[in-house]
Amino acid sequence: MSIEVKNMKLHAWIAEIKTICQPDAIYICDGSRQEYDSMMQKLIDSGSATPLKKRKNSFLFRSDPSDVARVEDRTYISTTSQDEAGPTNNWVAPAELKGIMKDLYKGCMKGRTMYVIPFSMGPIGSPMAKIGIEISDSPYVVVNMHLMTRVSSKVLELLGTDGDFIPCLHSIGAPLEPGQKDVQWPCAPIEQKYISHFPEENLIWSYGSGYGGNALLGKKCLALRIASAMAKREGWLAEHMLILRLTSPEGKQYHIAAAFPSACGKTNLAMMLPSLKGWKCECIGDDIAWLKIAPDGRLHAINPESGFFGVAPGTSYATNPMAMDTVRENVIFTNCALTDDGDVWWEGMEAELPSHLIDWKGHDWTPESKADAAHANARFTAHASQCPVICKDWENPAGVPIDIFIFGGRRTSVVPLVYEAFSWEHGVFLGATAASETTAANIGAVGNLRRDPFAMKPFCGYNMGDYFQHWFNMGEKLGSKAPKIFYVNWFRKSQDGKFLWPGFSDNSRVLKWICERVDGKIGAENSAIGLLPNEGDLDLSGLTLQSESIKELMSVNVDEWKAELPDIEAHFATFDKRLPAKLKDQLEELRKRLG
Ligand code: GTP
Ligand code: SPV
Ligand code: MN
Repeated sequence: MSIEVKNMKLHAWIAEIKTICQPDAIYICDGSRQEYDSMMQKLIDSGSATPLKKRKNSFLFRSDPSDVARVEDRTYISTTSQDEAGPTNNWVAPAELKGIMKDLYKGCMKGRTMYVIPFSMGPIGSPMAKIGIEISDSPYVVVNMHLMTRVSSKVLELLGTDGDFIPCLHSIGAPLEPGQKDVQWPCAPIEQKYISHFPEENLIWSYGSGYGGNALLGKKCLALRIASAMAKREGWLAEHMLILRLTSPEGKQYHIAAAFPSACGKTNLAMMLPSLKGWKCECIGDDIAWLKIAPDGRLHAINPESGFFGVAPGTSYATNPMAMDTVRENVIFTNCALTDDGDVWWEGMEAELPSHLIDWKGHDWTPESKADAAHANARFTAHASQCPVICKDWENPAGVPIDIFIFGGRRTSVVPLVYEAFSWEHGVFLGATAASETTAANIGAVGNLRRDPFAMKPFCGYNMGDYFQHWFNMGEKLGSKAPKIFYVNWFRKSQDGKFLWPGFSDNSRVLKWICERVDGKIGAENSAIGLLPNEGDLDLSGLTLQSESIKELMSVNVDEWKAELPDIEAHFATFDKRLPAKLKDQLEELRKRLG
């Protein structure tokens, strides 16, 4: 189907990219169901997609074994001066990076169709929404974008002849010579992959990968890296946060936004089925929040996405039943294992191991096999409307008013289950010093402890020292209407390597304590690192936890925390003059409290 492009900037951009990339054909997407179905049929015919007999309208993709996650080492924030990108980002000057990438883009779409994908992050037409246009040579990207963003010809209508949009250029970097047979998952070798952002001109150029955040450019590239830089300029926040509505047995609503690093529990918390009777959790978003101060003086959040690109391994009816119900039909699975009767499988899905599977690489797998059957970063893509606990306000253009911020990470030791910040300033310090063990969501070592401030280390599109200052500024603007800030760690382990906390639905117990603190219903115990639950205040009814485990889970070991100080100092030193003085003050106060 051919749609007329009336927008002048888009018209010129399509012509420019066509000349550089030399595709065989151009297709303008309209976001329709028919388009999704025919695109998927092509992916089946080419051997890229496997229809699942056991799940209606669901498909399995297997990526190239080299292209399984985001590539932080190949991700760039390209600003005129390196100082603007700051110490947490890779940097190459715009002219140089564009030169390198233009050479790669030359003829890169030969033998392929160039898809033009108009999409909105946020409800179409909402004052908080942003329009992007992704040009991609990957039909897999098109079908995923259909679920993850609002792809529609309405977006083009809204743009009119002279409306502005964020150009997102993507190529898998695998041109086809005449007669050359395509592979199942075409992509470029790692040293040719570039995920580049030019925040000074709101521009994204991605080359060489077809996976997740590298290729679905509305997500991390637009809604976090570019949006965070826009948010800094315009006085709002773009955060790596889930959004949920918690309702107490008395019917009081609390809106919570929580930032955990990749593969550290956002989707699970966002869809939690509370183990505590009478409490209800509804999902508004599972990965990204855009937050603005509304006329009521409070911070209101929207989820700019329209779907979930969730971690499959570990997801089960025991851990995240709402996610399991979300993925019953109309799902794209990537790098999961295939069962003999035509369903997907992954590690942690059920207690019993199947006797035979086809693993994510397409090989036979049995319980004797050493390697995992599904890749650790295997994912499902599903539309948010399929989640049984999706909140009726998830698409409310005005967003929801946030009461509580939670920061956290994956820490095997040192960090207790939950504590509360003394103040907004202290809360910003907790966000700025958050540390977490690395996961399979990025290509690289897994399990390495690193500072991941606000879970934004891979996603902040400008100097993170300025980002910290922006958070202080927002706190000043919000004054007494600022959300309260807490820190959690679901992942502390005992000496023998077992999780001390049951997690998942039992995280509702921690949320209940947080709500009672916000309401001023209960006191808390002063500690060097923050306010801890008084004994008996954390609702553990019905849990069979050893009191020893609870003690260990909650313990704050002064020596262990003193040992954190040099690392925090070194982390802060990387920001040099851009480090807000308030963070240095907070560090000195922590040092004093630790004695
Ligand atoms: P991204 O999509 O990469 O941003 O990840 P995420 O933050 O949404 O993480 P997700 O909820 O998908 O969880 C990642 C992994 O951590 C999964 O394997 C979960 O089963 C596991 N997990 C989540 N919550 C908990 C918890 O409370 N306790 C334990 N032990 N594991 C958890
Ligand atoms: C993450 O890594 O935080 C994700 C997955 O949410 S991706 O879309 O690949 O970035
Ligand atoms: Mn994420």
